[in-house]
Amino acid sequence: MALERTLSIIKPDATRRNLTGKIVAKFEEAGLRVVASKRIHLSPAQAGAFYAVHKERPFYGELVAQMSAEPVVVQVLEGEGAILKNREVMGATNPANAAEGTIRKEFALSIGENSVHGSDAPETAAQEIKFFFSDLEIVG
Ligand code: DAT
Ligand code: MG
Repeated sequence: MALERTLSIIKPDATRRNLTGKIVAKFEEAGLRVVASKRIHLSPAQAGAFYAVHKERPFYGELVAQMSAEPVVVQVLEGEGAILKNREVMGATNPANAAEGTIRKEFALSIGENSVHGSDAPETAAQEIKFFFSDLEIVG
């Protein structure tokens, strides 16, 4: 397996409930290393651009509103097979389907307010990391 980097977002529903540390601990316990991290407040335009792939979906407006409502913590996670590993630690999109021990099983409020975002493939990971971070901000 290759050393990979993936983009993670701790969403507003989780930052609001002071869950940032508990969520980062889940990444670290799984062997993922935080190589970049910042807390930001996305504008609706920025959240909309980040989730542009979903713009035709019925939940797009709600998603953009939730993602821009309060601060998020964006991070680059690094590790062997980091993209898939992060998706495993996150759990299924709908917390009702998420496995025991996953972030979404433990913390998500609903399918929309599901506490974390994670890139789903090497191409999207590269794009999403570039969306938030310059090379200088990533320290492996
Ligand atoms: P994931 O975040 O697991 O990659 P996704 O890319 O399919 O899931 O969707 C992006 C986000 O959009 C998801 O985390 C929450 C929201 N979302 C997806 N499906 C939804 C639905 N049926 N109702 C409300 N929000 C939804
Ligand atoms: Mg997705």
